[in-house]
Amino acid sequence: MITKSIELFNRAQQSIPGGVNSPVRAFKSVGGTPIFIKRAKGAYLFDEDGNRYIDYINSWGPMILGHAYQPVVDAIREKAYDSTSFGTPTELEIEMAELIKSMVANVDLVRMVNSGTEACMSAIRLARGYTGRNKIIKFEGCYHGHADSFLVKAGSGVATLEIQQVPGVTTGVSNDTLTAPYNNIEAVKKLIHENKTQIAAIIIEPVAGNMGCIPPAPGFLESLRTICNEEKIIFILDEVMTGFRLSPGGAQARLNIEADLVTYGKIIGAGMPVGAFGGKKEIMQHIAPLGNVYQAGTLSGNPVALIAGFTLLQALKENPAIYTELEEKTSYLHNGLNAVLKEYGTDYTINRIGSMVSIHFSRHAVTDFTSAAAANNEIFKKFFHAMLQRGVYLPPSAFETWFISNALTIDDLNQTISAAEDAIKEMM
Ligand code: KE4
Repeated sequence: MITKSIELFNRAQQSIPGGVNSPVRAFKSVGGTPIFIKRAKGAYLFDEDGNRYIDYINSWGPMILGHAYQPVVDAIREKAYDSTSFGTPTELEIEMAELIKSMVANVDLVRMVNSGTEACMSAIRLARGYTGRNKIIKFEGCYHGHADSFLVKAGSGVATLEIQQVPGVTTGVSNDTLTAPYNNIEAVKKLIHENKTQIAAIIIEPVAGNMGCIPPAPGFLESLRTICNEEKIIFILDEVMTGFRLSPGGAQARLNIEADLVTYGKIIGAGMPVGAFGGKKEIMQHIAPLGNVYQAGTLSGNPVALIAGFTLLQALKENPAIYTELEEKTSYLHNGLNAVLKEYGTDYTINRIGSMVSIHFSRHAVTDFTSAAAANNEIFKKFFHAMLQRGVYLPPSAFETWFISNALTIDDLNQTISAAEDAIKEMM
């Protein structure tokens, strides 16, 4: 029964475009009524009708230790008493920058912003300002937020809504965005050959998470690093999703790859609006007010938002065993789903790295956007709703990654696997 969600969705559409403040929440690609959530705790969401769901979205990544993680809640409550914003420098911003630097090897300077989009948008502007070049290379199906430069063959909601060309993004902007298939180094080399000395940056999700989860092919990131060195192109790793999720040092540490600039979001805000970009001083010192690459924000480094992220990051840094637990839980889930799908299911493939996992209803390996888009979305839709009806809330799009939180218990995972078995049996 989702009577209240139906009523609220009808009402929401009177005042909010599509009834949502971010398109992926609208259930457009899976159909049906988006569920309105009232509260959440640990691994569970509770909707307005009182239904409980095991949560595999976790606010699209931030809730790595589960919802309403008590130290974060307490820190927000205490900080808010001292006002919610000053618009001045604060000690907490220094502590946050120092904490990030202590966890990530190649960041000398870091600037806080308010979203992953802002972080990626600012990193691109910095790369262009530093190199004096205009073009960037991004990868089909990767999503770096909704800044104009990125809305070319983008993943996440753009792919979910099958928007080929985003109105409002000028040809001038999109002409400066070159795209290549993920994991295709020859395509990158061709673009560079055709645009010699014009490319400011290559930006990539080190593990793609916006077309489902797609790990880099062996040597792919290393080849990009080499090309950037040779061509004096700024190598930007978008770790908004992977940062502090795949390891305390993110994908860079886990995959042993170093960017020139790295962007963060999600986990560093613990569910509050926080993003960041950082890198070597040689590049970052071009950011205003040190340099002339202007970047700003009224609420950048906001004390209430930062204390949430700082508290969560500290917990992750001080308890590295969390990553082993996350890995074990994700592996357990992977094996359980694999057993069910193999027994009863249709064509499928499961991609996983660390605590990022996704199911693709395809008989082929999913290694780039084309192969992700070739999967059977009709089956995904049925699976999504069959799981939702059984109290398991998956991301409402085949172009998203499942996010595992450490609040999940083995019992939750067993319930999920059992729900998948019933769902697949019902569907087949
Ligand atoms: P935000 O501006 O939404 O905070 O971050 C943009 C962004 C940048 N880079 C990566 C790798 C991202 O995954 C994102 C945002 N992720 C999507 C979910 N796949 C956000 C969900 C939404 O749009 O509501």
